Amino acid sequence: MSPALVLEVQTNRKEEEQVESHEYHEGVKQLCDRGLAKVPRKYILPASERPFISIKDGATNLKLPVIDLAQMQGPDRIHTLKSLSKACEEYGFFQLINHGIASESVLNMIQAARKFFELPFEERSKYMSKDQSAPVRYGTSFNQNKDSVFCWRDFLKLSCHPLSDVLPSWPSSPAELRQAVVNYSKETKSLYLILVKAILESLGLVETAKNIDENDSCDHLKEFEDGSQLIVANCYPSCPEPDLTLGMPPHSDYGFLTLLLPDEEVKGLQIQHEGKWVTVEPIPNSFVVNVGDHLEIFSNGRYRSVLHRVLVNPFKSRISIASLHSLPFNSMIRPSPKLINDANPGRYMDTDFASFIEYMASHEHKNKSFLESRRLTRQGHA
Ligand SMILES: O=C(O)CCC(=O)C(=O)O
Repeated sequence: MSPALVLEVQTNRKEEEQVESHEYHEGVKQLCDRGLAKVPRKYILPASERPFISIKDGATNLKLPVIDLAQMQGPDRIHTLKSLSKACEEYGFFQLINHGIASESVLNMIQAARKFFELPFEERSKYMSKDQSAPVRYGTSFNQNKDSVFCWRDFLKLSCHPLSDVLPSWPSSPAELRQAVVNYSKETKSLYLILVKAILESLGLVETAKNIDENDSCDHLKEFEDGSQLIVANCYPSCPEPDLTLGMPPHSDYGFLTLLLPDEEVKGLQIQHEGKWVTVEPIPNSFVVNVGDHLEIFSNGRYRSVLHRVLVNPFKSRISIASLHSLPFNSMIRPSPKLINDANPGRYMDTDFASFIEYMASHEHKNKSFLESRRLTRQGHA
């Protein structure tokens, strides 16, 4: 679009738009339910940040490396751990198949989230909070208190640890939500711990056990068991002009690992791979797993937390469920001492959740800015 045309479009929108600024904070779903033929200006990205949607959809699709959990738990473990390591180094992402979580638990979780977003706004809005550390938070965009341009997403964030403390704060409607999230959070936590053990082995921090069911006395694992977990249900309503906005801007996840259930029917997740945005093709009954900033720090940069973003589309709304896991809130995240030495010095500052939350509350989130703020310069610390 030429600058003159952009100005004309914006002027026309100004005249047509009847949306009050507080209404944006009520969420995209609420705006769409009132009927929208155009994307309001609040959601229009600067031209350089808009997604390029290829006409030949297939051209930018990507099949992520596939890790088979059943294989990893069997005699082929060493080989599978090599593939895991390669995926974390080269992509920062993989798809996990044969993960062992019952499909009923997954479907109940998706169904409960869908029903929550379909509740009347008055019911959903009870859970709106500006407090980034609240155990339950319904909201919109990425960080609605800081974002200058909003993104096309509403969310429900549920803190899951310790369950007995947080459960009473979770939404009481729809009636099945609490039980669905309890089951799902317990199952994803167990799966996460299996993956953490594999990751520690792949980094050479835990010896590959002869009997993989054997209890490991590794201190790291005990800390992970008591770690934080946040379940985020994302709702991306269909969008009349998807090339002007994004469901989520380019970001990396702050935790150790994220287990994502993408919408199997509606594509939208893109990752940055070899300098290009590529669309992930979901495999049915699998999780998309990605390395978070804390694992990048812990592995001293060997495993990469990779930028990803979400496209929206004009036809169908999309739901995804992310389960974000890390160490306990009061732990320090630092490169594992066993992975640093004179030849390979620590590359990141020690980080805790308090500084992350403080950073998120005071900055507009851009790309990997939090991780970059923790990176040590060679001059200061080599
Ligand atoms: O909806 C998706 O596919 C991705 C969600 C995501 O990136 C996130 O929750 O951090």
